[in-house]
Amino acid sequence: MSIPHLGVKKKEAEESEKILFTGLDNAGKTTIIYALQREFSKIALLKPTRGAQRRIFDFLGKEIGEWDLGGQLKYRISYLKNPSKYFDKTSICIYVIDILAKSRYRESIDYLKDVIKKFEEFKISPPVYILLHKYDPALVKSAANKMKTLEQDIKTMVKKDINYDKIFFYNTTIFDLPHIIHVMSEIYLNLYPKSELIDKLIKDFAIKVLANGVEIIDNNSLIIGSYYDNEETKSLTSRSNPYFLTLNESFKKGEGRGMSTEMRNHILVQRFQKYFIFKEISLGSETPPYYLLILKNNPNFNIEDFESLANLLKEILYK
Ligand SMILES: Nc1nc2c(ncn2[C@@H]2O[C@H](COP(=O)(O)OP(=O)(O)O)[C@@H](O)[C@H]2O)c(=O)[nH]1
Ligand SMILES: [Mg+2]
Repeated sequence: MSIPHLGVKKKEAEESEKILFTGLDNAGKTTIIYALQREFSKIALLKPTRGAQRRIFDFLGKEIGEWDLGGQLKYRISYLKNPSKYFDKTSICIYVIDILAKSRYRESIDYLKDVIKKFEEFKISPPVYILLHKYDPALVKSAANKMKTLEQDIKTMVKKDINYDKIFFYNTTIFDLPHIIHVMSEIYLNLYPKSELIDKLIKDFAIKVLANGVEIIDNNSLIIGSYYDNEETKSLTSRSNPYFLTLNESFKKGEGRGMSTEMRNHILVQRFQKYFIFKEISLGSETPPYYLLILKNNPNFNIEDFESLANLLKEILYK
């Protein structure tokens, strides 16, 4: 007779940092999370998030718990009733507001007030990043003043109703993926005290390989470090990284057999009299992949330079 495993509960993985995505339903939270994971096919079929969804992932060697708190009223009430599970130990709060839903600004800011009150009850003061989301390019083009007014309305309401030091605003839209990636990278890098070390490493590398721009991107599309020699190369490099990530994934599905690893693991594109080199770099079998995007005047590179960069990065991140 077998002994039932009564009372033996599998221990849940503990995250070392907690990131809370919250806001009303339909604000765009899940869309943003999926876009960073390049799950574009899921976005098209998105249903309202039921309850809280937690995902644990590695960010620069740290375990991050990312909580997507479904925003319908019934769920919001249940989070507030069980606050220690949802709000305690938050490292970063990302509060998404649908800028196009003017009739719900009041409701959204009242809920933000409730969330911040919970932080205060737990004696924590995580930074709160308010994303004024659905700030779509088409609307900026056709109704720039109106968008500015809406933005100002929200900011005024927040200022009037909420007294909290660490509130920061960003305008975001799913139709400008490079910008969302830039914003999220900036937010997430606050969790990582050694980011200057990575930037220094990348700068030395860029100078060595004569690159105009270099980015290292992680598996969640977050730019973990960058170097650009001027504004133009910055814009060229950062605007193209999401497309290389996606392209890389579609190539990987039909990965070329018989080629050496070095040969199949990079993409070379020539555009605007420049060369873009995109390469996956592995820091070991235990760690998620990282990606390197380089902008140069010529298409030449040495595999050894990539390997030495990968080794140094591994030293910083995983030692
Ligand atoms: N116009 C516009 N619609 C968006 C944007 N981001 C998300 N949406 C749409 O907003 C709806 C709600 O998105 P969802 O991610 O489910 O919101 P959540 O409830 O906050 O998780 C979906 O129909 C999305 O396609 C955006 O930037 N602009
Ligand atoms: Mg959702």
